[in-house]
Amino acid sequence: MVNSDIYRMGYHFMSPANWINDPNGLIYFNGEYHLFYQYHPYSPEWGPMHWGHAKSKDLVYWEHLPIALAPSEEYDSGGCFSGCAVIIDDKLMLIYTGNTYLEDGSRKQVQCIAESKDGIHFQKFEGNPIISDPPLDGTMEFRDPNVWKHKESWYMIVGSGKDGKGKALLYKSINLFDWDYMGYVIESDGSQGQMWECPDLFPLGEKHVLIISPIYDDKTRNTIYMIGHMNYETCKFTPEFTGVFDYGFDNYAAQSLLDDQGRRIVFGWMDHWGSYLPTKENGWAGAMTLPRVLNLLPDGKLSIKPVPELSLLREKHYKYLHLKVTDKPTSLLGNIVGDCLEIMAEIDFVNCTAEEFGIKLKCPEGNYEQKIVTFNTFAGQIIVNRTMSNKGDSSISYSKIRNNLESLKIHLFIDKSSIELFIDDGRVTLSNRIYPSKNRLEVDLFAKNGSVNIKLMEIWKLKSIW
Ligand code: DQQ
Repeated sequence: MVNSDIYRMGYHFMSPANWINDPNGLIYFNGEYHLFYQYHPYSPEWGPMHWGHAKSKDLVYWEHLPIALAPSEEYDSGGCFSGCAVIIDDKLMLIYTGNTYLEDGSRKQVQCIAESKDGIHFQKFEGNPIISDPPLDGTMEFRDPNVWKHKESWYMIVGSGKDGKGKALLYKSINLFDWDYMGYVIESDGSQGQMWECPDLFPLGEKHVLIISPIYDDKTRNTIYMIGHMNYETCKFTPEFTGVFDYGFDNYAAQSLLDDQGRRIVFGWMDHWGSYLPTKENGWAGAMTLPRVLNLLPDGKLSIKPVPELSLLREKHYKYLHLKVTDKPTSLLGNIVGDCLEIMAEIDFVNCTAEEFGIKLKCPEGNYEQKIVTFNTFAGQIIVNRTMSNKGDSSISYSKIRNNLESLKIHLFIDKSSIELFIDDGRVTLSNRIYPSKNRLEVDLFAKNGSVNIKLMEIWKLKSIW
């Protein structure tokens, strides 16, 4: 890493160097949050996967730990792919996919287990793999086990796909080592991709939630969620609602954990396959999203919000009441300069006459200005614009806003090369990497052809955790 690295983030989880992707094995163990992740420790490119490891007491400050899993056996010589963690008899167990490359170039994927008493050093099970072949419902693309306990039994779903349909294959066990195939809990309805990566199925309130990261025919991928019911008699999951997990480009392979307060917390990989990652020039690639807490809303939708612990990052605070933003050039916020910021705002929609309004960032030295978060009132859309990226992808992501909202709360985190936006009680999140040319950003507001009232706006400068 070079000192002039203006993309290296201040308060997001990143590995010390080199490549990372999916979060793995998220678990609350002995009073601490453990985060494992897909890691290639030898270069900033994807390569034979290891499991990197870190832990935290508060989901904000992280301590890097030694690599937990490395390819070492024939069955995982091509990488220790994604998986999960569970606790049994005070031991921390990692369940992961062993990947190997066959002579004809195809891959074989098997499910494996490793255990640890101290939560730091892991020993692979001598009897690995614990599942050595896919069932007839699946194919050799057979990976990313997710394990949980229900009553006296352990359950595992594994991502796969066959005949153009992604599937979550279900297994059952009494001891974590011997598994019986129970059929698929659910498969794609035909529009949800040909292969499902990183499935995560868990209870939330009265319902169950399934998060999956499908690969589509055109090789694009995104993460979606389904809310529904899990029937342990029939071994089927029946969705009632399917939603987009994140409307931005950079939140893939999300995984969750349950903590000691009964909270369901998720992290995603805040990048994407195929993204151009300019940080590679500085010897690293990939980060985790901020941790988010999941809840069910009264209308049955999923709420995804940043965990409250993030307020530990807050430093200088600015508060504004009743800001009227018009189409005249403004400096309503004074000159707030910074690249690690949290912004909360409550917007009065009833009296809004502006066609468009939002938050813009300016690079003071570069004489460059960008509208990053725009509400298009006519289209009823929220837009996150990352055409500011002087490097990397420069696309725009957007989502519809619910009709007839009287006011709207927004919550925005900016961290050097990322933007995470949460609106409408966490019904909509947009996470994107951005690569601005300068590390001094001024925040301001704008409105076009009319005005808008911001009832309350608060901004915090955030400190670095590294
Ligand atoms: N990443 C892992 C796989 C998983 C994919 C390999 C999803 O286990 O399916 O690094 O990003």
